[in-house]
Amino acid sequence: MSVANTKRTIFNPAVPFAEMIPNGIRPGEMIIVQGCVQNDADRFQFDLTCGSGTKPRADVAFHFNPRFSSSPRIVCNSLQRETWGKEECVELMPFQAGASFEMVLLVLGDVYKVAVNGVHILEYKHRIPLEKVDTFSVSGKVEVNAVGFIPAS
Ligand code: 9QG
Repeated sequence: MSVANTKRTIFNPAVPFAEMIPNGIRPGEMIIVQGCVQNDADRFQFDLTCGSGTKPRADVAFHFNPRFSSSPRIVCNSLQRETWGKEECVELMPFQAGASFEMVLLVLGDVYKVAVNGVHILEYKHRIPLEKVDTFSVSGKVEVNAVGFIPAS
């Protein structure tokens, strides 16, 4: 997938960052992240949030969190009123420390779908209405080369 035809593309943002998504996200839109996992990565996360407040902390509609522990997995969750909900874990690790990747996050009416390096990895049912989501943030041990926001076709 190319980041060339995006609504907006951000190159080499310093991590951590929180990027406001003008007009929010709608079904059919995609966010593409091209990046590289740090060599000493223990974890990193991509979050779709409702604002970017810290006190109180903004709700997190979709927390996508690869963890490189003894049992590598991807933890997904939502944070509401500063409290984490029930984790949805996938015992898959398409990311590798030191390796570059491309992640596509597809927004649908009922779920988010995530593919990494062209392979579908998981879907996550909405717990927070899409209309409340307006920020994309990245933190943890990852470098980002490009983030593209792709409109629905
Ligand atoms: O650990 O799990 C996801 O369920 C928590 C982590 C938290 C999330 C959460 O501490 O990590 O991954 O954003 C956070 O608060 C971070 C960094 C039960």
